[in-house]
Amino acid sequence: MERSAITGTGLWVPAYSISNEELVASHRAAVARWNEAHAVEIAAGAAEERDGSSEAFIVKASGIHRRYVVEKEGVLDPTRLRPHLPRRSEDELSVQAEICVAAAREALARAGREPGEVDAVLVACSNLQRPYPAVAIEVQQALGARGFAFDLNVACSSATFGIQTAANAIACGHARRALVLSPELTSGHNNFALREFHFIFGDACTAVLVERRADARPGAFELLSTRLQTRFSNHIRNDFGFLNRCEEGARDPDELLFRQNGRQVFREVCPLVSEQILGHLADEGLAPAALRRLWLHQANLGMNELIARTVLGRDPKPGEAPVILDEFANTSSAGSVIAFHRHHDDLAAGDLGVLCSFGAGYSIGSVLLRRI
Ligand code: CO8
Repeated sequence: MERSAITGTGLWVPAYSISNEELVASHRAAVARWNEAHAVEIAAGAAEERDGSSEAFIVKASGIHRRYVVEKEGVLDPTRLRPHLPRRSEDELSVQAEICVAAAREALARAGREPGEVDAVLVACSNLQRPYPAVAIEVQQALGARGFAFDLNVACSSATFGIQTAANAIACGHARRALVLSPELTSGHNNFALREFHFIFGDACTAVLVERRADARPGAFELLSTRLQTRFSNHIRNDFGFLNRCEEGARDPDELLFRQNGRQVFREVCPLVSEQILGHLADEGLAPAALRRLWLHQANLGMNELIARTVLGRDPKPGEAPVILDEFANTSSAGSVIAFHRHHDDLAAGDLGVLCSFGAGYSIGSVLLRRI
């Protein structure tokens, strides 16, 4: 069976960034409007008054300082709380395809490859802007790639599950070179009206080029093995879907956006992730001390510190488990790939690292990499 390697990564970063200060000011204005509009229900005990957000809480609870968004004015407008996206005609590239192409071109350039050499395109992310035709097929055409393309969604673990899918295609001889693209436009599906959720997410798109190990050049990362795990949980949920229009009975509109029981997720997911990484290393006959780097999913700083400490058996040294969530917030499946993209140049040939995602499902994916 052909082995595979990550030979290049790319990152599309939106042009706009929102600070906690800006986001909290917008949230407070929106809450004041909401409480005023619902004053009668609140007085009658039929609705609960909403509380405004706080910058101090956001930094302390999550480690997030700012986030990028595809469009800023609409998100910050307290009467709108979502991005403005001009509608595009069918002849134009869709927004998600456009950002995929940008990230893919960077990954290809870093690997020294041409789009025509790619024979599989996977778009792997939490939210897709339409069910069909697959965004991946649109990207395949826009790039001029060959072979086949499809979309897949495993929420925050979409990229790692996509990397394993790409490696499988290479191992079986279905493809020689596959792009795994994660166009995470979380601002389209985040609930900016509720203080528990409004600060969590940011937008970005990543690209990972997976090639046959035999075709990889020095500096690439050999994919030693992957581990995937899923376990059903309702603690992170989004009920938006094509059957909404058929449902009888009223639904709370907030159920059609991202929602979670964050504290429960924190408690349940951290041990699952640490156990998975430790088990994955043990299966490979490796001790945690062999790892030079942990590129973890970027949802919460406390979560990453706890997981790194449990895996390494000590506090991580600076840079051992790089953090990008302070700048990007949670970019869902793009997060761990951004950490990898930004923090791998200093590794030497033979160095080992684990790229690990975790999120809704629950879903956990770990990818063991060795620099060539
Ligand atoms: N400002 C001030 N106070 C606040 C705020 C705020 N913004 N938000 C909450 N509070 C209050 C609460 O109301 C609560 O008050 P009280 O004690 O009076 O009830 C108090 O602060 C404590 O609230 P929490 O218990 O919720 O606070 P935590 O310390 O648990 O922190 C976190 C909340 C930051 C969310 C934390 O629990 C966390 O990060 N958990 C991990 C979650 C996680 O990793 N989730 C992964 C989800 S991502 C994913 O799977 C991808 C989905 C697809 C993407 C979709 C894109 C939209």
